[in-house]
Amino acid sequence: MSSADKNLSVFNTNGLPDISKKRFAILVAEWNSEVTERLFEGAYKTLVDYGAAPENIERGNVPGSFELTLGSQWFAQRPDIDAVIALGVVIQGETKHNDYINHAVAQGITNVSLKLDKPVIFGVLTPNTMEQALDRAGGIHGNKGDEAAMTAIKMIGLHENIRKA
Ligand code: DLZ
Repeated sequence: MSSADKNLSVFNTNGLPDISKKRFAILVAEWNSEVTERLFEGAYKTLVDYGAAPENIERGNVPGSFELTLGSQWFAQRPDIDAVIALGVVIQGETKHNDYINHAVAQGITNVSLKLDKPVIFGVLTPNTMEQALDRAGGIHGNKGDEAAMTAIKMIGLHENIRKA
């Protein structure tokens, strides 16, 4: 299956960890909020559906995707936060800004994750059009927010398994 056809809300859920006591931060970019709100809903619901306590899920807003990096760092610095999920939408073609933003955020989030040694998930859609974005925010291709939340859960599980071994 090509990545364009993948349903972002269908995943293998074997062996997921107990996340009932884990704390999550979800960062939401306000640019393209009609899409990022749907990403948030998907991420939040997936965390709760797979065992997170609602009181253990915090939300923060940033103006645009570019700010996801610093916002993620602020959350990730907190010892009580187990994983950060960064959600944004940068529509290619609308502006040349997209290349700079996408690369900066991908690199920045990777750096934060490595520096603070915890999952910081890149939940940023980079579609060509708004229609493609909506298709991946609860539309025909599922929801990138679901996928980002599941990725956070799986990384928590992987870390636990590696530490136990
Ligand atoms: C400036 C800008 C542009 C042109 N496009 C987007 C976008 O498609 N998606 C997004 O999340 N943010 C965009 N921004 C805002 C930047 O991410 C950032 O907030 C500003 O450049 C201020 O640093």
